[in-house]
Amino acid sequence: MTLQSANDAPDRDPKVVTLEGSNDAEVTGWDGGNWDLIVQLDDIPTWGGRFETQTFSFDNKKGYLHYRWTVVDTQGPSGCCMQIAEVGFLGGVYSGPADVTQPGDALIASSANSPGSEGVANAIDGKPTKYLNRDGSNSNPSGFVVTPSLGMTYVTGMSLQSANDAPDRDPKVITLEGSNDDEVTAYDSGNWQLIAQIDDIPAWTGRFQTKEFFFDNDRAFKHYRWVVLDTQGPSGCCMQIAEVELLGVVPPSDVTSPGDALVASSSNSPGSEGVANAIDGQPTKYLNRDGSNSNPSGFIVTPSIGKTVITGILMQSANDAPDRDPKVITIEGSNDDEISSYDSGNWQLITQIDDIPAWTGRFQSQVFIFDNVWAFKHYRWIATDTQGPSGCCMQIAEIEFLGGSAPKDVTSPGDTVFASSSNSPGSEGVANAIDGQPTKYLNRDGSNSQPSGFVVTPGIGATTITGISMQTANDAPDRDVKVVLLEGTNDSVSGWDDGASWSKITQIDDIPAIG
Ligand SMILES: [Ca+2]
Ligand SMILES: [Ca+2]
Ligand SMILES: [Ca+2]
Repeated sequence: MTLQSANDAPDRDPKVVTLEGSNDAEVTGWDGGNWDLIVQLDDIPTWGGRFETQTFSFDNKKGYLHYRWTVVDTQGPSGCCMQIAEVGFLGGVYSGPADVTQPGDALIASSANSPGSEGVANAIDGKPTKYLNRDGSNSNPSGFVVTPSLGMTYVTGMSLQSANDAPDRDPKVITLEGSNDDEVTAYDSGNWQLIAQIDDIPAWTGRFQTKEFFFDNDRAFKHYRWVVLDTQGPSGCCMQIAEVELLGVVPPSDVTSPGDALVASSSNSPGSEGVANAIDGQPTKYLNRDGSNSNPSGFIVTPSIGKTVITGILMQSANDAPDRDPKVITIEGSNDDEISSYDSGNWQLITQIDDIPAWTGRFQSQVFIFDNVWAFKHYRWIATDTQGPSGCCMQIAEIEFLGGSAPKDVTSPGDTVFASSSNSPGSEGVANAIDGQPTKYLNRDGSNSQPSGFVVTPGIGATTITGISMQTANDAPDRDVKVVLLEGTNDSVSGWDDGASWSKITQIDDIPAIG
């Protein structure tokens, strides 16, 4: 948020501000509606002058349609008023979790015990029409199965809208389960995994009111089962809900392509079941006998699109022998120029997935999502155990590494740069840090764990950055960066330490050594 002070009377400037968000369809007045507190800024420093702008950053992962900005206190004391010249709301178009269901998606009710006009289709029709199921009376379970037509989705939240009447019928305890079965034919059949249980939901305070819930989940699914285990009750009648939204995203896309360079953990495979089958976009299988008896096997892939950031993996089971499917895997990344063999090179662990649930069918895909902010050129996938016991081998039909290309550099050689000091050799000044060459920037201020660095003003103007790439210099690894602080400012800057107001973007601690 930016706040610009007005022309006079500093006592009228804000000192405490709250920012709230609402997703009501319409806001008709200052006091109405449902509002979430996003942030409260306490004790805002006094402005240094008139028409000056202060910038405040805060964490918020949720998207809103409306914002309410409230000055709770002024710098004061002011017997007059509050005043502000300009308020800026800094952000972007919301790209976080959104409803993955849509009207027309395949639905299976827990039973047909509903009034004719209040069937399960009303739960996912995008309208305040209600789904009512009498099975949900007296704290019994009821619900539905939905198969999003989007395909496999990664859900991390849920939105529930209360129906027109009878608050005792609203959900109080809910579970959400996921399935990757090819088909779900009945509400009570199939293989299901618990994604989240939401206990003790506070009572809705109005009709047609929407509540959102978010939860941790690391898996994508094709089908979801939504079960109300208890109502706000006591209700001798039923469970009812006006609308259910499952909030999530379609998993990211595959960064590998058939033909990408591959290195198998060994050539201990049948001639027609070599490593190329793991990344050929077909259900053909990669089988490696090294993976027998819970021994590790796998491969390295170098995506031809260059450096990528991956946050998920898709693994498709092969045609037979479920005991050969992976049970535990690790994924590592490397930025070495070249990888010459499976067992060499510098590798950094991205994630380990333990206890992969058994695949419930052949040629079936499971998708796992994980946190990762590191971009890499190469990936090493290792199955460290199979579902087993398998005296034969490890096998997999297909693997997709899910993510996107690493963000691109916003700086260019020639951008304005200020060093933290000129304590550098003549040929190793700060310009070398941004010249697109392996020439080095060396600053002696950085000796003995002291800070040093530079300020850069990208020539392309205001930018949003989400990453940083750093290349080691020619010698002396002890001089490499270990902890980096990155700050941004919208002030005009004329030097390293010229009084500009900097906001912390990120601090990266404990950067691994390379090589
Ligand atoms: Ca509805
Ligand atoms: Ca394949
Ligand atoms: Ca350089």
